[in-house]
Amino acid sequence: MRLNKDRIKRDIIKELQTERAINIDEASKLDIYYALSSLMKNYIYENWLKTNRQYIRNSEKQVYYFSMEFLMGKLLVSNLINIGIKDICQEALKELNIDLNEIEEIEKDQGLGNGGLGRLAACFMDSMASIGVPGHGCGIRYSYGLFEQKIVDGYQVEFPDKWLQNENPWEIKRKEKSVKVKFGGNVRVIEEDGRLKFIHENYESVLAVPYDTPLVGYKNKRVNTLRLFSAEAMEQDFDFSNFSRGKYIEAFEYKHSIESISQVLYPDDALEAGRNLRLKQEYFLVSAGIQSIMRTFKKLKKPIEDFHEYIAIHINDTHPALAVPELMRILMDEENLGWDEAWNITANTISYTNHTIMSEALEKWDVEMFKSLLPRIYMIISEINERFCRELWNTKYYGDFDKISQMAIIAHNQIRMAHLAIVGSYSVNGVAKLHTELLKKQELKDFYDYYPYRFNNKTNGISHRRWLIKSNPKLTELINETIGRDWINLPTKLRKLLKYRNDPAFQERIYQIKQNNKIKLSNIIREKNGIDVDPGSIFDIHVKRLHEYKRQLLNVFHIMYLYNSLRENPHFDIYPRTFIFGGKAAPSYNMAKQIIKLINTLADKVNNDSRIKDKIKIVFMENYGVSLAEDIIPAANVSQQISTTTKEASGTGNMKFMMNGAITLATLDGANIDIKNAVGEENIVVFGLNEKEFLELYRSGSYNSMELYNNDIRLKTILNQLKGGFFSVKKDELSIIYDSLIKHNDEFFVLKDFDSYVKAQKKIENLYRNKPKWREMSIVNIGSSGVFSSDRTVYEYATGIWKMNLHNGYY
Ligand code: HBZ
Repeated sequence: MRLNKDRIKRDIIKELQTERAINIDEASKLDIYYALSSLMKNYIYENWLKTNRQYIRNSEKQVYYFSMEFLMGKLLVSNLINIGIKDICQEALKELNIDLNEIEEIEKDQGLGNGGLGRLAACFMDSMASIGVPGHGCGIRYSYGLFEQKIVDGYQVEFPDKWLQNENPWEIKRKEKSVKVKFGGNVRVIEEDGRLKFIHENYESVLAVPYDTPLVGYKNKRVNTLRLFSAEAMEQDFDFSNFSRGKYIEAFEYKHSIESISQVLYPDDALEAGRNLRLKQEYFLVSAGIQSIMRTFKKLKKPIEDFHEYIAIHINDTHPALAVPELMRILMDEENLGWDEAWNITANTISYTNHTIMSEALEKWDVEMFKSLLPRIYMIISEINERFCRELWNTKYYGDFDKISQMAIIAHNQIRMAHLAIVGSYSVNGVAKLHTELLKKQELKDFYDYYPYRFNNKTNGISHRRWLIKSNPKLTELINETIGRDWINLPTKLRKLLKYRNDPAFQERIYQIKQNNKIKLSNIIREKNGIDVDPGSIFDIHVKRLHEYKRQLLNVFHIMYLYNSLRENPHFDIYPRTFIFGGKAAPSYNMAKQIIKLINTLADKVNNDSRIKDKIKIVFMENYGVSLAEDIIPAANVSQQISTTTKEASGTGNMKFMMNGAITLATLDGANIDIKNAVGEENIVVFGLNEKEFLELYRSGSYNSMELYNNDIRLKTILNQLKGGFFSVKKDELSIIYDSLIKHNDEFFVLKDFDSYVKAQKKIENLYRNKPKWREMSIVNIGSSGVFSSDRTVYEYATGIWKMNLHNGYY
């Protein structure tokens, strides 16, 4: 289809008339948004159909990425970019007196995820379509995504995220492709033709209705599918005639209880929920997803024994690990395969990514609850467990009861989902080098010893189309002008920028772009927070979920130290800084919520203290999410990636910041290490304990935070301020923070790393004062960021794990 400015103008006007029954001069922004997205769909659908037809015709292997979370953000502009018509569309709109940015504002973020894990899934969708991997997302269409955060009187308050309040123009409901998911009931075992048959009866059925969203590849005519399932009551079950007279209300209650399955995303990002509804959600996703894959597979008319040659199922953490017993169930109970055949297919179809080593996040299900909700699936897991334990006994661990019970899938009345995922899959990967090493050496050591060939590393990545081309158009323009455009399809070519690292004219342009982005962010801050910040100050940014291990507290303590020093000595020399925070706390995570309150309380005090003369400003931006990140990250000078070593599996924010020219202030944790290797140690500022020192100190048990309190006057002052009346908050309110650091011995080593952090911050300041040096570092970061494109990551998954043949020129 040939598209040009005039055609687009004509199409928009026509679309408004035929679809919205309105003329352009009367159209609201919402009308225009709908007209524009519906126009996009016209451009997309032809290629969507073609892609699907080609997949079937060529029997290409398909990968299905199963994830409980997809944090897609907004789709309009990213689709325009990938179709390749953003610029002409922007011009067409301009001639109609419409500003594309204002239309984009109207779109609601698709916020169906908590943080890194959900955003990773979204970046992978973009990269799969763009590098030509036949890959699709499979998830839940939550009616409410992650809660909306408001800050009221310094506290986080949660509100429902009504993202579907207006119609979502990108999705297509495919009611005719719905499948049934069964819960509860009992299993009757009968013998038929010499074989056992398992009859599931008295169950409750839920209809899983798919909603498909096109995933548009970058200028390659390929369109994959994100399929999200919504739970609906089955019409015959909900039929009012089935409810006898007077049961009218009960009928609605029944419908409501069924639909609650896809109602809301669980808001914890590092704590397993252990709840019945969450288990229902997880099974709902895998059962609906696999049934739907099975239907597609049947269209290929290939023998079921070859299923794994055509289908790969990847599970994003253990949340979809019930894919293992569900695929077994379908192959045995519906396709009539025997155990061994079914097992061979299953264990060659499923692969698993681990995203955390924190034990609080490891999923375990109570056997009793599980059994009554999913009786047939429980039987299959029991059998997998028995066979696995027997195999351990007969091979490597004869007589070693302890080892076998440590590795068992079911033990102490719990089902361990990570063990199920490892045993039932052919590949287990971590998300950054250190993380994978820790999995092998510690958390999953027993499994690594037993299945060494299953373990591999796939360092995370981010979509450079969203996190550079979309969010930082001026930098993109400069890059294109300087090195051409091949980096877009092969992002490691960003290296060509390194040649210009010391070129004063190029440095000046990099600086100007950053400055403009900072001015834009300052305007947003003025509008949203009512705070004036100086774009000439260092923008020092810490945005991510609130968690003790991410150590927002360490950042706060450094600010308190600067503030105390300035109060004592107004001539204390610091370069003006704006400290920007953002991030949501899980609603039940008290400590994280208190840290938000502390940041806001400190902000009030410092921002209004005339003695500080605007040397420090503190801003907490509410409701951090994908769209806000797109405004914040391009404006950063400093990227705070300061987790306690070994705790952050990878981090992906760190990659987004470097790609936009920020300098990382980092602990040697997660992908910070890979970033350091990519940019060289002179282009990152590192501090704190390294992995070895951390583990030694941790294991020896010799750390005593009280000693640091007693011996470092800076820390003593700060901690006493938390406890005493320094902040005008309710008495004792902030003392839970004090207690965690002193009484509970500072689990995340905030005090331990404090001194090193203060020095690193001083180093940052000195570097920033040296303008050519800082700009050079910034250019080296941008130029070295290509390897962190998720195109590289997805390519590694596709060739290394999913065993796909990619026929494209990119890699
Ligand atoms: O996954 C994050 C890791 O913390 C981060 O280091 C990594 O970069 C990222 C992508 O690999 N993990 C999460 O975001 N985890 C969750 O959001 C989560 C959600 C629900 C849960 C548990 C964890 O039940």
